[in-house]
Amino acid sequence: MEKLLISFNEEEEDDHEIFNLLSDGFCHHCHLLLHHRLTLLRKRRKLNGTLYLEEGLESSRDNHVNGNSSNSESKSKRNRKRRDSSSNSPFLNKENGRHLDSSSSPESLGSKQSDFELCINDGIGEDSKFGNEESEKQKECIRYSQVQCKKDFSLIERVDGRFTNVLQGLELHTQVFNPVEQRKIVECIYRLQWRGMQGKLKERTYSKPKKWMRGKGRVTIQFGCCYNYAKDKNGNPPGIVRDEEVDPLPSLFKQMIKRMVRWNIIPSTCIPDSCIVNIYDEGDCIPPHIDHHDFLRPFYTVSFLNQCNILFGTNLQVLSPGEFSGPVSIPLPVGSVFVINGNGANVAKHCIPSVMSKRISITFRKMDQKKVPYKFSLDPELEGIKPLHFISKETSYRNNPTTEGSHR
Ligand SMILES: O=C(O)CCC(=O)C(=O)O
Repeated sequence: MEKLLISFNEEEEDDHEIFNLLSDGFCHHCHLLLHHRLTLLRKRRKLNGTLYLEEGLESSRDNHVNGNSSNSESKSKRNRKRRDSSSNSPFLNKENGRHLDSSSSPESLGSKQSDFELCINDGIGEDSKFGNEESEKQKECIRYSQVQCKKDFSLIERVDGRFTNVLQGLELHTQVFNPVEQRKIVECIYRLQWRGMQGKLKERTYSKPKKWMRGKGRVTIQFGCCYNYAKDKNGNPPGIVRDEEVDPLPSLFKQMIKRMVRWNIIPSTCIPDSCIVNIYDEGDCIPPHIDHHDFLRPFYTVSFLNQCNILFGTNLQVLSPGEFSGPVSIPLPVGSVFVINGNGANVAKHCIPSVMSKRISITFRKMDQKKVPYKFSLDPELEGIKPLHFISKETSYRNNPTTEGSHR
């Protein structure tokens, strides 16, 4: 195994092959197990002072997180699939080919694991640690200028006798997290999932319901608070469960929040203090709903692994298990932040029909302070974050006044 791992890291071309070879026929659980064993070996080698290349292992994870490991698939078909999907892979940094250091081992799973910084300038210049403050700011400006925002969603429906834009309040910010950052975040989520599976997270943090019918059974990981969609077996009503403790927001998630506040996506007056991670396997869905009012508006959903569509409308139809229809379908690209606010949060329902391929989302929310769990305390790191003041995007897009380009 050790020998294989060495060539795994040295031969970038072969890394997928080797992961496929080792994991062929494995179920999702065994994929995760193999991944953690490999990362443990990597960590040990690192501790031994061996120069360690990350590429092989990270690229291999691309394979496993995209779920291309079906028993019945031929190897050549898998390879073809891998090549086809690699251009969209969040695990390959097409911009500079670099991979960030992310220590991964069972010992360091959990909060310490998430301590790495989001490298704001990644893919643009040198590593942020080595740049001076001014060039850091410039790099962040460049990254920020690449973010596109669409706010003009519109669907006029009759609500209480009045014609209303039921999509008012929705915003889609694209390219907020670059491919390297997406990879780091997904990697962190897989570590958290692993901890959940091992029973190392608080009981209500991690949930993996039985897949009792098509569309049901996505894995969820809740931080800051947990909530019930419906009355639970203890008689707790829908909403935040105040007498249950869950794990706090991981450090990396707090960095994501900081990024979104700095980049004027999250107002500093409504900084989220909780989130739900949804891990969708192929076929999983979220049925039509309006989010519970124990959470303030807006919410912010970040998408990973594969794009999917979210449906909106006051009247969404359930066609069959996991299949829904509605008047508006909005694609959620990977690395984007979708803001759900206003009528889009309170009047229209939304749902995610059964996804075609594995997808992860993180939805950040701020709890109504009257509804927070009894043992909840605010994280000081999330207090006082200030937005950056860049040159107005309106100015930079003045010559290209399309909706896609207009900003804030
Ligand atoms: O996964 C998504 O994009 C949407 C998640 C959602 O609607 C929810 O958690 O309530």
